[in-house]
Order: sequence, then structure tokens, then C-alpha cells
Amino acid sequence: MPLRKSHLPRAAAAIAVAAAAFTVPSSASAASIGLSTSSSSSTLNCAAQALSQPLLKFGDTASYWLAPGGDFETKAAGWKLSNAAVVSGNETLGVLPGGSALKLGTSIGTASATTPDFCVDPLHPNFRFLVKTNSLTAVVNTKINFKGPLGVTLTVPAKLNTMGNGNWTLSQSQPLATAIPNIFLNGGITASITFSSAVSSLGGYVTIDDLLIDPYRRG
Ligand SMILES: [Ca+2]
Repeated sequence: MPLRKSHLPRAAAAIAVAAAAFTVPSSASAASIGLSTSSSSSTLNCAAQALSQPLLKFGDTASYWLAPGGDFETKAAGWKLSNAAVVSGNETLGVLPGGSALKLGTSIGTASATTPDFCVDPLHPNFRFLVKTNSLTAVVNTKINFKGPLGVTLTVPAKLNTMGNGNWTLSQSQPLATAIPNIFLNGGITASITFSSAVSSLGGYVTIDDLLIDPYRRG
């Protein structure tokens, strides 16, 4: 797939930063989170991932790799869940096989789910996922967390998604590397994606499945 110009400079101008202590699980070696240990000066140092084209039926010809635990068939291993749980019932669009998905909002209140850390470099511009909301009041926010200067975690909002038709839907393309200023991406960095939703007394919860990372830099 041909590479096209990055939008990174434009994304840098829009960054909204919130800092918090950055921690990487002591058990997470560089290799286990996909980081190359090479000392190469290349800015594209994430390890290669197994790719497929699971979204062809939607006219999306991009190749993707599955985010760690992103099909929720391994009980969201490594994910950080708050008011969220793996539930029976796979997405019904036939993108990836399985029998589970992740429900955000097992009770009233804020719900969130954060992926394990994984490697992101400029060749990881976007991600998409499948989502089902049971109410027009149900929305899911996505944000990117990454390690910035002095070891703090910086976050950038990715997208607000409102899809309350009760059916499984493919999300719009969400910014990943394109949301992170290029200066932070040099050599590949650890990053994670957080999904969050607020469940009110009116109900309205969100279920997600098949978190797919696009490993190519595109428009
Ligand atoms: Ca699944």
C-alpha cells in the first residue's frame, strides 16, 4: 500500500494534554508490548504484526492487526476495566469469529476500558472497532494515552461516537498515531486506547468488539 503524507503536524496543533503518572507493568518487557529493542535511528520501530483485511465487506481495503485482546475472546486479558465486563455474544457483522464482546456500563455510572500498552509509531495512523449502543443516550468516547516527556502519560481525545440504533456498527476511522505529535513518536512509543461511556438512569450502554489497528500511514 502506498504511503501518503501524514497529518501529524496538524494533529500536533490540536493536542489537548492531561498529565498523570506513567506506569508500565513491571512484567511488560519491551518485546511483550511490541517495541523493538533495536538501536536503529529509524522512526518506524514497532515490530511487524500479522495483518489481514477484515473490513473488505465495508469497502475498507486497509490491512489491520488486532489490538491486544481486542476481540475479547481472551477475557480482556491485560485490559483495565472499570464498570465494564466481557459478556457473551459476539459482534454480528461477521468481521472476526468469536463469542464475546465488551460491555461498558454494567451499572449506572462512568465506565471505561483501556487496552494493554502496545507499540505505536507513525505507521499506526488509525484504528476502528465495532460498536453497539442500545439507546440514543449511549455514547462512547475514545482517547489515546502515550508516554511523553519526563515519563508522564499524555492523553489526546480521539473521537466521540454516537450510534444508538441498537445494531452492531463499524466505527469511523479513529486517529491513533495521527493524534500524537510526531516528536513523541520517534522510535516507536508505548500507547494505549481508552474507551469510556457514562451510563445514566435513562440507561444506555455500549458494547464494543474487534478493535483493529491500521498499521499503514495513510491520508
Ligand atoms: Ca469477539
